[in-house]
Amino acid sequence: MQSSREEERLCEQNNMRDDENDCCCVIFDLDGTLINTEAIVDEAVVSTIKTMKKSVSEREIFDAAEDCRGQRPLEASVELCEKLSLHDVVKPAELLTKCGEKLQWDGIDIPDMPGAVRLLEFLKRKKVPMALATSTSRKELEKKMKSTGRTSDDGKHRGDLLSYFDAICCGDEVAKGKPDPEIFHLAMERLGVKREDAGRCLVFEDTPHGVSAAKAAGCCCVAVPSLRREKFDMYKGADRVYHSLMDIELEDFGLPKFEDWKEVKTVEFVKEDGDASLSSQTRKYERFLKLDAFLELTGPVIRGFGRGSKMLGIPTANLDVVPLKQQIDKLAPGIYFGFAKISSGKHKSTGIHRTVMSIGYNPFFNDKRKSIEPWLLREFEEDFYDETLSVLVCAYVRAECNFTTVENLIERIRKDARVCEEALDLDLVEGLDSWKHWFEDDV
Ligand code: ADP
Ligand code: RBF
Ligand code: MG
Repeated sequence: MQSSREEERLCEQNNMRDDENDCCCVIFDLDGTLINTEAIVDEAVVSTIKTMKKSVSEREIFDAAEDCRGQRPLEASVELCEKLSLHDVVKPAELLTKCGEKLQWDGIDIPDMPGAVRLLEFLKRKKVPMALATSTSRKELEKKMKSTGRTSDDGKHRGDLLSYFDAICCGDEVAKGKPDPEIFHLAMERLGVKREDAGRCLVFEDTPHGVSAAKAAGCCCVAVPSLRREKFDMYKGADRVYHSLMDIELEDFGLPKFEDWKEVKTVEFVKEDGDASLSSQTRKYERFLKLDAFLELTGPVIRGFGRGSKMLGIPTANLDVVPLKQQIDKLAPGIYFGFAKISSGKHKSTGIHRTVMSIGYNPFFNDKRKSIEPWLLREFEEDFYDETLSVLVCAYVRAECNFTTVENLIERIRKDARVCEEALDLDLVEGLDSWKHWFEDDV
C-alpha cells in the first residue's frame, strides 16, 4: 500500500504542468466569441430567405444558419444554400449581397460578449501576446468597428477593441477559410510563434468550424459555444468547453491566474461531479466575482414554472425576460447575487432584501426559454405577483449546472445563498456607494 506521503507526492505530480506545454499567447475569434453579432446576422438571414422561399420555416432557416457559423461569408452562404436547397431561388453570392444590404453595422449596437473585455484587459495587463483570427474580411471588420457597442458603459469606442491585439488576421487574407487551419497559421506567424509551438497558442472559439480549424493548426482550443445546448456535442474536438468567458481558468493553460475572484472563507468549495479542471483540485473555498458594472433589472413579478416553492422549497420571484432582453444579454447565463426591493404594490416599502438568483436556462429542468429567478433571502407571508420588483445584480457566482438529484440542486442553491450572505456580511462587494440612489429611493 502507498503511504499517504507518497500519495500526496503523486497527486502533486499530476497537478504539475510541463512548462513546455504552457500557453504563451492567445488567439481570438471575433464574432460570437468577443462580440455578439450572431443574433443580428441570424435575423438578417432569416428575413432575407423567408421572402425568397415560402416553404422553409423560420425554425429551419435559423437552425441551418447556426450550423454555418464560423466560416467566411461566401462559404457560409454556399453551405446555407445547400442545406436549405435554395438553388432554385438564389445563388450563394446573391444571397450574400441581399443579406449584406441588411447588415450595414454603422450605428447598430453590437454588444460585447459577457466577460470579453475583462479577459482582454487582464491578458493585456499581463503582457500576453494576442491575435485576432476572424473569418470576416478587413472591410467588414472596419464596418463592424463603427458600430455603437461599448460607447456608453465604459466611455470606450467599439474600434478600441482592436487595440488589444498584436496581430489582426482577416478572412480575405487567406486562401482557405475555417475549418481550414490557414488563418491560425497566419496568426501564429504574425505573433512570431513557430509551427512546432502551435500547442502553446490558446485559441478561443464559439463555433464547431472554428474549433476544427484551431485543432487542425495544432493549437490548444477553448470553446465557448454560441450554438444552442442541444448542439454541444459538436464541440467535442475542443480541449475544454466553457459556458461563458467568465468561467475560464487561465492557469489551467499555464497562463497567469485571474486576480479578481474573491473567496468566501466560510463556505467550503466542493467539486461538482464531472469537473475535470486542474484549478478545481486546489480550490478550498467558494468565490464570487464583482461585476464591473452593476445591472438594474426592473419589472412586474410574473408567474414562473410553478416549481420553486413546490418542488424545491425555494420561491423565486420571476421577472419577464422579454422587455429585459438587452440588459440580460450583457450577462453570461449563470448564478448571481445582489439586492432586491419591491417598488410598487402592497409590499412596497418592505425595504432592501438580499437576493441570489439564476439568470439562464436551468439545465436541471432543461428549460427552452431563459428565465430570471431571484430568491429573496427573507420570509414573506404572502405572494407578491404583479408587484414591481427591482433587482440590482452585483456579483457573479458560477455557471448554471446540471445535477444528478433534486437534493443536490437544492443543496447547491442554499450554498449560493451562503456565498451571498457571507460576501455581504463581510462587506466584500465594493462599489455599492455609487448606487446610493437605488438604496434610498422608494424604500
Ligand atoms: P413561480 O414559478 O410562479 O415563480 P414560485 O414557486 O417560484 O412560483 O414562487 C414564487 C412566488 O413566491 C413569487 O412570485 C413571490 O410572489 C412569492 N415569494 C414569497 N416569498 C418569496 C421569496 N423569499 N423570494 C421570492 N419570491 C417569494
Ligand atoms: N437550476 C439549474 O438547473 N441549475 C442550477 O445550477 C441552478 N442554480 C440556481 C441557483 C439559484 C440561486 C436559484 C435561485 C435557482 C437556481 N436554479 C438552477 C433554478 C431553479 O431550477 C429554478 O429556480 C426553479 O426551477 C424554479 O423555476
Ligand atoms: Mg419562481
